[in-house]
Amino acid sequence: MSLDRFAIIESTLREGEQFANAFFSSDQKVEIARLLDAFGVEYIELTSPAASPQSRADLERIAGLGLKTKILTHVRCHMDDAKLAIDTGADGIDVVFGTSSYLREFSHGKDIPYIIDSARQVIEFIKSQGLEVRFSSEDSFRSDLVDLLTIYRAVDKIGVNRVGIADTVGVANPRQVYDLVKTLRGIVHCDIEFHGHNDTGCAVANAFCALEAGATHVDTSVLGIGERNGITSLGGLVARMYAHDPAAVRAKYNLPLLREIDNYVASLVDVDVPFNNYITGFTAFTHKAGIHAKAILNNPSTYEILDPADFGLSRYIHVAHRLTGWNAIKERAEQLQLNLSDDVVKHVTAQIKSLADQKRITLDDVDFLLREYHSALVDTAVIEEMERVGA
Ligand code: HCA
Ligand code: CU
Repeated sequence: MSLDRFAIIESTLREGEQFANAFFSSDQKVEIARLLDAFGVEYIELTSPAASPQSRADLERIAGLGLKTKILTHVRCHMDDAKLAIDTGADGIDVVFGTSSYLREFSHGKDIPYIIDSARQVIEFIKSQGLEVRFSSEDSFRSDLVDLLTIYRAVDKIGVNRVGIADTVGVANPRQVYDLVKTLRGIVHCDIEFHGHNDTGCAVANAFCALEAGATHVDTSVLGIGERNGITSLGGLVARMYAHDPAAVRAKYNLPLLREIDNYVASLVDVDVPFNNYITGFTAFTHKAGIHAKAILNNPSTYEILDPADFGLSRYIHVAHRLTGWNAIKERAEQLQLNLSDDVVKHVTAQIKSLADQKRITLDDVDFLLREYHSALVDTAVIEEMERVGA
């Protein structure tokens, strides 16, 4: 079942390069590739060597690093591009053709027999050179289903290693993805890859449904960067797969590296990691309401599906606000090593809530009140003790 044996094709260095703010120097590309390799992604996809001389040089450099991850490059289904890609040291070549009626009418103007002919020539050539080859149809969800299946059946017979389905415009929903992949699974023997854009917010769910239906490979990019608002993000897919099987995902990937990877790419493309980003967003493990905080303190699984410790992160219980509860405040007092009875903590909590009703308060305000009460109690205890011994 694919949910248990999926592979990530990490495309930050291809789809991600198509993000509006992306400009990666050669050294930065190497650093991204090394980080992704250390994280454990199975493949890294790089921009076509036909794109520019530097793209070709960078591909050769990264293919020569001897990384564990396999190196792919992404080219048009054209012999000129395939020939250029063969000698770069890449392990495999992802070829892509536009099959939708839009692309056939407004872009390249080719018919289905022509597409199959070109695919045959390119696939046979790449295989004859001993490289892995994938054939994908751009804009698969707006392609005619009969056309699409005719093409995939043909390339499978030719011996392609993998066929790719691309939701190029982010139009597909999870059920459509499931249906298409399921149908395809019944038709081809080769592996199936899914590439999904996020225009309508379905990229992670679509990738998961593709795997449920029998896909074997998913394309991702760090933070989801790519054309327009991008594709399935690496962290999003990892979070989803972790929710499905934490032990398997922990065994497969070096999860604590994710934060460094997200931060590094965010800095290179000049964006902040979004506050609500999967796993690494700054509120991803922050708990606020008193009721949540109480339950989390008893057992984190009550309100957490991902264990932050597996990602080298910690949870944060936000106590300085009017929704706070006395259990959370008590925990804070203990962190400050202030020994206060439950009754006193409840009293301080009421004080905090009334202060927080008047203004935005900070943790310093909470700590100040806790310390004040504590020292007042200590003072009282000292006076009582002095009176008792008659001093
Ligand atoms: C592109 C289009 C692509 C290709 C995906 C694929 C898409 O920018 O070349 O090769 O499977 O979204 O269709 O990224
Ligand atoms: Cu794309």
